Amino acid sequence: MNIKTSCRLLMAGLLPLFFFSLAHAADIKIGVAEALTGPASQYGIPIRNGFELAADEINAQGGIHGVPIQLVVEDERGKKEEAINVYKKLAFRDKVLMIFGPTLSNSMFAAGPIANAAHFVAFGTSNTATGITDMGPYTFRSSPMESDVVPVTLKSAISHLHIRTAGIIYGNDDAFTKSGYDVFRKSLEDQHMVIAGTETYSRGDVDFKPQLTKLMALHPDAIICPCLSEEGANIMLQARSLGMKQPFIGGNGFNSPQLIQNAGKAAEGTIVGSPWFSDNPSPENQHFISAYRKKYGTPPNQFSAQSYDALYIVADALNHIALSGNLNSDRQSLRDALPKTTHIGATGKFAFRPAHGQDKKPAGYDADQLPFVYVIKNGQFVLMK
Ligand code: 1QQ
Repeated sequence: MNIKTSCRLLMAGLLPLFFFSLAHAADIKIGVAEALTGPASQYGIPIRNGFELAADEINAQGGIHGVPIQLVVEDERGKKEEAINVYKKLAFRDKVLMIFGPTLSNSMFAAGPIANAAHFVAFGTSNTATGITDMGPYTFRSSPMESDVVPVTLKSAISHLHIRTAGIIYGNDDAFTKSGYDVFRKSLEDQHMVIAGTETYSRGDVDFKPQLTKLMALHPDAIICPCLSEEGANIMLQARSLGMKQPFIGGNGFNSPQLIQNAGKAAEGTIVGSPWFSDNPSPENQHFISAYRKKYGTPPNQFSAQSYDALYIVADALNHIALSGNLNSDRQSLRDALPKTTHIGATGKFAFRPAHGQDKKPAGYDADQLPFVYVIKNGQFVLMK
């Protein structure tokens, strides 16, 4: 075999490899770090599903100017340490353009600093605690904060239930539940409600009867429970077993349908706010609901609506970058394009709002969306009129 022939053979062997890697490199890699196992997976799995549905649709329509989006999905198990590991893997090994997640605010507080130090976007679609976007200018979220939602929820609850006093129970070692408590307390004070008593628990607790017994003795008109769904359902079941009849009022943790599955009748009368309205007749929402049902065989929830919309928000920003001539969008150009991006999706109109930033340090962007208020009736979230 002469040199020419062996070169040709070598090229024939290498050429497909060369094109494969080019095509591969051309994909826009987006990291998804969500809780896919453990108690927080009741939020994380619907979130992942929303991203995957949006990616299918965007890619079927030609991706971003012909370049497909490739999701790189990792399980952060709802744990801080795992969120840090997964963030490092996605950012430095997989070299993704940006990362969605983690699921819980608790984990975003642990992983977010990596994004702000390494200058890539960390985009939460389910983080509602105060201070998430104060971590730095690379932190974004599409989930409205408890401090935007709770005052609206409480106002509706007070006017419908004519309540004057409340007992509070919350977890004192989770960022979302602690922040939910601060926000509820301030909002109760602002709306001239009397706080009859406050009780706390720790993550993983299963017996809440001692705290509930103390609250019961104070005869509050309602129980404020800024809890995650797992503990929230147990608290409701144990409150009813003690004979407590008060309605529960909660935050984003209660927006999982699993709360109703786990608490059953004990959840009846619970009041919660959410930016997503499942019966919203808009074509965007109706399309989302039927496409989700078709792909997964189950109805979507608020968390999947938020992640579905979030990938479209990023796709809109990337399309914008591509239109302005920069097809090889980089981490910084995405960061700079996102704040101006608006979208109409399953959750309605969406826009970002600059976070104020504590101590005037540069901050990220929050969701500018208002909530609907729901009451759980006959095992369903029903809009409060
Ligand atoms: C947070 C939350 C959770 C209830 C959502 C998964 O809002 O941790 O911020």
